[in-house]
Amino acid sequence: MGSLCDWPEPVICVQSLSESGDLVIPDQYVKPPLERPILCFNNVNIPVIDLAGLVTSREAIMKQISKACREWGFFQLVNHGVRTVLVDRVPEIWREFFHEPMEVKQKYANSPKTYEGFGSRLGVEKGAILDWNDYYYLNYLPHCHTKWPSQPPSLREVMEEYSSEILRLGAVLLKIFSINLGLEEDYLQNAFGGRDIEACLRANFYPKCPQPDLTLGLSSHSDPGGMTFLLPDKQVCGLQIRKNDQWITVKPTRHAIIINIGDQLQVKFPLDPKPLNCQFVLSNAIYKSVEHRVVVNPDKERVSLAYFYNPKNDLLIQPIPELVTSKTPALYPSMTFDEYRRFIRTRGPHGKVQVDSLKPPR
Ligand SMILES: O=C(O)CCC(=O)C(=O)O
Repeated sequence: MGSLCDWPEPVICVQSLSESGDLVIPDQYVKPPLERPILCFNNVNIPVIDLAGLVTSREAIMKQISKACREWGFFQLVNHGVRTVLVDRVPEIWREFFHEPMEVKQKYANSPKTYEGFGSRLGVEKGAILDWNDYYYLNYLPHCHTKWPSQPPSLREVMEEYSSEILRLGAVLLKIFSINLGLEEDYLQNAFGGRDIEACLRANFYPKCPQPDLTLGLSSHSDPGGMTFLLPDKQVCGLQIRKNDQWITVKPTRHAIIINIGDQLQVKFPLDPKPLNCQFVLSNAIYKSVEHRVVVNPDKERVSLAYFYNPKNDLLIQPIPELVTSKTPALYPSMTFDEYRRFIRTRGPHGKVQVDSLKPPR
């Protein structure tokens, strides 16, 4: 197992592999047979919810959101209030960045210590099978000490504008989730650290792949944080979510933002008789933090932007003390979000197996 200070092997940029014209992908990208993708296009899609209805048909929309969080852990939001010019612009500005010359991108090469910057692998396990993607990772809140790329020149401005709109939308959703769960409306926001939430983002670039049936753009994983706002590529599908042990390909709706519940929002509520008790993370969830992955394409590159809305990173995530009794012991060790994420990051995307491997406290 490598350390979180440096990558265990020299990092190869996936875009350069793609552009080499080689028709065979290197062995370290070939997934074991059971993990290889099936490119399925069924008629099922994740729910699409029109947030404008919150004004006219509040109860119905609240119910749709509740159902989506419980049954899918994923939904697409339209009329979310984030300006459509931004929804269009954000993935495109990142595409422009990924098409900058390699020397420009390499100036921002990242390390596993903070992940900030340009990278091509997740996880520090030596000899791990890698994913077919390059990415750019930025820590945004609480301290914007980020490595902003200087090209394209308007990238930072566009992202700051987008961020402020997402933070506003995130606060609205946390209120809706709280109310839907029978909590005070500011319960979850406070539990996330109030105004001191953490936010970070990852722009993903999935270059064309000559053998898309052998590899994945991003291996199956659930998001460790609170919730994720995903802007998918407008032209190219690729995101798949696991539902009832089947992979469903998400068909993005125009100008929608895809929302998914992260591990920290997978909450357990002993609904009766104590509706206000809640246990964060790793429980018999009502809300689902669902596994998802990305498949790649032989003819088209794909870009997406995942914005992670997370609890404050030094917040101890633990069962509410009154809930822990000799009959109902804590199921998982208490840890801060930062510790939890570090644990997840060591291995890189690995489904939810690693979440389940957390041991109860002694
Ligand atoms: O590219 C996508 O559609 C999904 C990206 C994702 O799951 C992630 O960045 O965590």
